[in-house]
Amino acid sequence: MLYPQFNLFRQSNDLSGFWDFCFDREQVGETQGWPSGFSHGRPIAVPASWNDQFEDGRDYLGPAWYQIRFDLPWNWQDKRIFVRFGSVNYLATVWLNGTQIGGHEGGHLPFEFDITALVQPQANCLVVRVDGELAFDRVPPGNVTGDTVDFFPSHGGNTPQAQFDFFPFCGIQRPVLLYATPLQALQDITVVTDLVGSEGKLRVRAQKYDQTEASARFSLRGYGQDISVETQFNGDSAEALISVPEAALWSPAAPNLYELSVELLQNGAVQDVYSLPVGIRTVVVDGERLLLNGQPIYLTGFGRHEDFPVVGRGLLPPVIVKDYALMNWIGANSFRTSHYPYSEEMLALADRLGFLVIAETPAVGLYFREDGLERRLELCSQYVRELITRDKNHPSVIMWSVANEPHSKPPHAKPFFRQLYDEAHALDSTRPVTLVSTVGLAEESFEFCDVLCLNRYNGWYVQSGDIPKGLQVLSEDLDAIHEKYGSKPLILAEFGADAVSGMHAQPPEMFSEEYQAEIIARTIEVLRQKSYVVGEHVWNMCDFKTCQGVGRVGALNHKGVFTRDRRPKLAAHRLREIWGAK
Ligand code: GCB
Repeated sequence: MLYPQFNLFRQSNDLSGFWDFCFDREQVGETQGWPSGFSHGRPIAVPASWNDQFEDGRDYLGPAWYQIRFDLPWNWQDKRIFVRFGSVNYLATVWLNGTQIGGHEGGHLPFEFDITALVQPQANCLVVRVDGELAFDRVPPGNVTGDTVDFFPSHGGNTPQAQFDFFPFCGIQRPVLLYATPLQALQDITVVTDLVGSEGKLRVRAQKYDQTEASARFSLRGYGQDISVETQFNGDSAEALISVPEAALWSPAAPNLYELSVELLQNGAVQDVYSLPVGIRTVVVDGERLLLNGQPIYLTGFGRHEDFPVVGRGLLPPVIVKDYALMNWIGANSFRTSHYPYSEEMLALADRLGFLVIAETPAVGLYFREDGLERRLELCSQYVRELITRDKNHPSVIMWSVANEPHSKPPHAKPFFRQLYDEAHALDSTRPVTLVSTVGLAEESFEFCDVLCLNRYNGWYVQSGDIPKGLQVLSEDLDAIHEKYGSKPLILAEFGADAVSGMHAQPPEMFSEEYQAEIIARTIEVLRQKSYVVGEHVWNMCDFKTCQGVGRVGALNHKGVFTRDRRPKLAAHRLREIWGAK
């Protein structure tokens, strides 16, 4: 799936701004004709979550309705026209000029509609119904009843009732783009890179919308190279192999990016062009090591969230820039997109700035009770497909994570994840696939995962208040998992402690900044003694909003080493000493 681009052949118009908005608590929108437009809306900012924009909307999860009117630019005749949503949480139904054009389930991946036949030059009305309600057969799940699942921070119920530890922000959270391509246009591009000695090898494939005769010219530029290869389309796809002598490789230390430009040609005339940055690099699991370009890598960094005051989970570019600056300051080289795919804008900067990313699907809080299981599997498999389709060309993405902390003990968990693992590998044979587990020794899916990712809170949720005891248990636990699941690399994907900013204690006590700094530093000492550990991701980079519950003071998870407004706690300074400034 190509991100909309602006060039001689393509244009895109960002519909961000103030839209009309209303809640639909009585669920009357459709019967009252709102799909054709409504007149009682109040202004709302798009993109952003709705929850913190209105006092009466904080815990309201939908349905709600959005509407915007637009004209087309004067030169969009004879174009193929699309409307593309970066993400809408959770369920979207979309109408254009009163006609339903489609829908999408899942809150963190893009979807688009070809609106060429329906769109008018002027006075178009785009309406979106958004339902973010939590349900047992949605992923991630919520409002789960019965005794199968106990989500610990709730201790008797949290509000809203999410089956995961972050606020279920709702709405149109990433940009809505209107874009135009030529009628004969490229639909997708896939780039896979490899290395033979110092020579970079690129396998590139272009897909177009139809089967008409045409050729593709692939041109790679940068670092003294300007290489062009032209091939015929076979049906709707064209492939080429490009060799790059003395390739300038992509890595965190040197995030070199070539520019690949793909032209669609008919009878020698260019019909369409799409350009994308390409990083030449390899990622390989070799026994218990993880290799980038043939060299062992060790991940330092965080599990994170897309979360900021007022915008909620809405895209806010200055925060992205700030967060990379802070990760750079602290010496992080990587992060996990816990617990859902992050914005395409975030990943584009990871490519440019040289960060390694474990890209995760929204499969968090999964449980394996039979009711709704089939639907949850269908959704998880859709997410794997959509995530890989969207992010396959990012050199920064080094691994796919198919789930976080599933309640994996029931017997159907293993075949469930085997299917997701196989699907991920079938779509992308070049990246390792992992699953982030908390059950450790009991996680049978570790048998086939390429890398083991583990979350552990020794000295916090268990062995509370006793860091030495906690770390002894952790050390034994890691060795046992390593022994049981063979020689595979292991990443401690979460560890840490809540610290309420400004709370201090000597000797360190739980919830103080000193305790958090101590537990993080001492855990890292344990990890560094284990040859099979290839990464340490502290939970979390920043404090973040959660549902209300007795385990979450101020409806925040305080495990950030930065506050929610990005100020360092003691642990951030300690980490900077350990990880070293770049
Ligand atoms: C976990 C979860 C994460 C929580 C964290 C915590 O294991 O993966 O979503 O926020 O623990 O702080 O409890």
